[in-house]
Formats: sequence, structure tokens, C-alpha cells
Amino acid sequence: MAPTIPNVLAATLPLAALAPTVVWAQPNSVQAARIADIGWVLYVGATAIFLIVTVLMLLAMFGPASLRRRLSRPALILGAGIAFPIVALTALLLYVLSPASLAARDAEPAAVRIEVTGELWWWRVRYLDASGALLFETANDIRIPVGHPVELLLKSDNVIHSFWVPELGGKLDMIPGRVNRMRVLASTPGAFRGHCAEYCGAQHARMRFDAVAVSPERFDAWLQAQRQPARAAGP
Ligand SMILES: [Cu+2]
Repeated sequence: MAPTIPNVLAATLPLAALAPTVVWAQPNSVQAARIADIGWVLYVGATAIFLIVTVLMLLAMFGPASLRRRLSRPALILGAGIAFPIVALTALLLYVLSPASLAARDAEPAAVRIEVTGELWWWRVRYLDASGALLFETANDIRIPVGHPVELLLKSDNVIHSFWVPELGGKLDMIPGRVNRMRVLASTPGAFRGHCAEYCGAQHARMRFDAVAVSPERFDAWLQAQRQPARAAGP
């Protein structure tokens, strides 16, 4: 897109952000749906406030003299300039931290635990049993069962990476020396692209992985197949 003035305006106005394909992927988990809901509330609210402020500003500049006098009253400036932002921002904070968003994170114990480690520049994926012991390990390949809560343990032993599958949830940093936990409850089967969302070195842009949500039956069959010993290569 050429950087003409209308294009620049379209890209910076809040209205441009209403196109869902530009802003976020189609959510496919409880957590991603919650993020999409919050995104819509923020974008619609920000657009409404932007339009109201623009209209008031134009009226204050070009409106009839009586209206301009009313708009310059201290009570209106204190109310719309200080009280309204405090109320609106507090309401948004409570909405984002509401019990529903917390429940989406920790509704029930995880059925599957997967440890994902950011390497330079690939993803080490270790499937753990209930006691935390290693079942098997893959590279750049994450499979999860639909409808069952999955806990991802995100780690790094080199630099900071950031784990991100837009359809399944938000970004979460992988910080050396720490274990960050992410909950995912996939809604429907599908294959999604995961990215590293934190610049981590020369090959950062190629640090991608596949996240595949499958039915619980297919997931169990895949688990069993992965746990078989590797077959020797043929002649
Ligand atoms: Cu990275």
C-alpha cells in the first residue's frame, strides 16, 4: 500500500482496527476467545470515545458561540477530562481482571502437560506424564486434544523467546531461569502456526512451529505411536 495521506490515516484511525482478520486470528480456544472479546470491547470503546471527542472538539472550534461557551465550562472540563477517564479506565481494568478471565485460565486441572523450551532457533517440545516425568520429545510439533485443558510450561536456557499461537491464546515470554505457565483449552480441531514473538537473534523469523488440535481419540493414538521405539532405517 502506497503511503498516501488517506492510507496513513486509514492505518492509524481506530476504525481500521475493526477488521478482525488484520487484528487477530479466528479464536480457537477458550483463552483466545476471551482475548478477542476484550479486543472488541477495547476497539469499539476507543472508537466511540474518539468520535465523541472529535465531535466535541469540532463544536468547540466551529460551533455557535453559545455552545462554545457551554463547552468551555470548568465543570465539563473536570467531568469529561478527569472524572470520565478515571471511571472508564477503572471499569476496563475490572472487566479485564474479571472472574471470568481468571476462570478461563484455571478452570480445571490440566489433562496434558507439555514443556516447551525455546532453543536457538527451534522449539524443544517435551510431553510429561502426571508426575512430571518425560514421556517423549519432539521438535517444532505440538499436538493437543480438543476439549481438554492443556498446561504449557514455557522455558528457555539461552535468550528470551516468546511463545505465540494467535488462534490458541496470547503471547507469553520464555525467560531463562523461569517457568511460565500457559493454559489452553482448544475448541475445535485445526492446525495452527506458532511463532516466536520476541526477537531472539539472527534466525528469529524462522522460529516457527506447528500446533495441531485433534480429537482426544486421535491424540491418544498419536501419544501411543510416539512412545514406540524408533525404527531402524531400511537398507
Ligand atoms: Cu525466539
